[in-house]
Amino acid sequence: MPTPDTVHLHWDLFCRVIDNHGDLGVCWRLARQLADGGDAVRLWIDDGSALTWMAPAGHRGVTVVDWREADAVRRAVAGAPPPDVLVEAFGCDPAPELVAHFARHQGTARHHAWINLEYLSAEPYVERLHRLPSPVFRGPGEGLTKWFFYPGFTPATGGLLREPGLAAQREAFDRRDWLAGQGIAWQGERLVSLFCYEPPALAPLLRQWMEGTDATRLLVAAGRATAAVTQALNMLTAPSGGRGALSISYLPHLPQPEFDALLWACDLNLVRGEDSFVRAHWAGAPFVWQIYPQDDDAHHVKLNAWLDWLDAPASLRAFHHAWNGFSDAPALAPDAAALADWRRAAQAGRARLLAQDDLATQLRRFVTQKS
Ligand code: TRH
Repeated sequence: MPTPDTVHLHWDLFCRVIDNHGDLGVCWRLARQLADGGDAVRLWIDDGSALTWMAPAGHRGVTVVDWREADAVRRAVAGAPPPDVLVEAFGCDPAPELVAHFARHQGTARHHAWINLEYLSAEPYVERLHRLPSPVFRGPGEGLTKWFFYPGFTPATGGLLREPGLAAQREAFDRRDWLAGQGIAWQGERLVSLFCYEPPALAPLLRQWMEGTDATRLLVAAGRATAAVTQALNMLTAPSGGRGALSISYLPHLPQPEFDALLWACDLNLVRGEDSFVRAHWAGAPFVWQIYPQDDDAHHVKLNAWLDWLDAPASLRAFHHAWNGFSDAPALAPDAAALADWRRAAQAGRARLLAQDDLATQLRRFVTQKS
């Protein structure tokens, strides 16, 4: 019997862009890793415009298809064999014609699995729901079973996306070279990456860095983070009309591997959403998560569950609560001692995760053993 490593699978991976870049970012990374393992992946996306900067060169083994094009769907149904695995990312409801095409081959395909890839959380329900079946009672997939697949932080979950060799690449990374390649004239100041929404604590934090004694350079991601910094600076009167100890570099949109390198280069990473948050774990530097806000404040529980998993020191917990607007307390710029505490926690968490299988490996194993 072939082992999961020797089976080559065809995947249809469905992604709908809700807002921001996390849905696409996660799906692209998964697609890339599956293709690197020898599989063929079609990524169905309703808005792939961000791929022009996230993945300008594309990737061998990954075909991107615009889900909105009726012709592309027709061609896939008429001319191509159905996939072995259908993945709907974040419950995005794949095109019915493709579900029907997939369903027709139940019983004849060697592997046949429908996966619902869920959002990431460290909450306890994840271990309970991971790998649960969900029978489909109506629609073109009637009679099939969907399987819940939950990313997570413990061995009883689906794990996190992590390419083989990533830790070695990070080890070999030279930040001075990388910064020079980005045209950033680094003078040895503390480097902080900023990828955020619009945290109310941003302006007061910038003020603390301006008025501080340690030289700090902020590397600001393109898009909402750049807009947020511009707005915050407009609200601030800097000491002696300048920015004091703070300098700022605004970055263009980077390809995903360069975005990872940004996190490797910095002494502190302020990340957001889901995918950059996961990448910050691999960087090994201290980091702060601006969680994607939910209407019913469900993100409060979600953030605290992760802080508990990390065994976050009190100063890191307090900074998270302020940064995410859970309290009116200011986000206190970490001093060297706090940063050392945060780094210790980040590295201990990373070590625990590195001892677990990554998400793509677990997903392949699940699919080949289940079907
Ligand atoms: O963009 P996000 O805020 O995405 C969010 C979250 O995923 C959230 O959970 C989801 O509900 C919402 O989208 C719809 O943050 P995230 O998840 O970090 O995704 C950003 C992606 O963009 C990530 O893959 C990194 C990538 N990126 C680059 O490749 N280059 C860049 O220059 C930047 C700024 C980002």
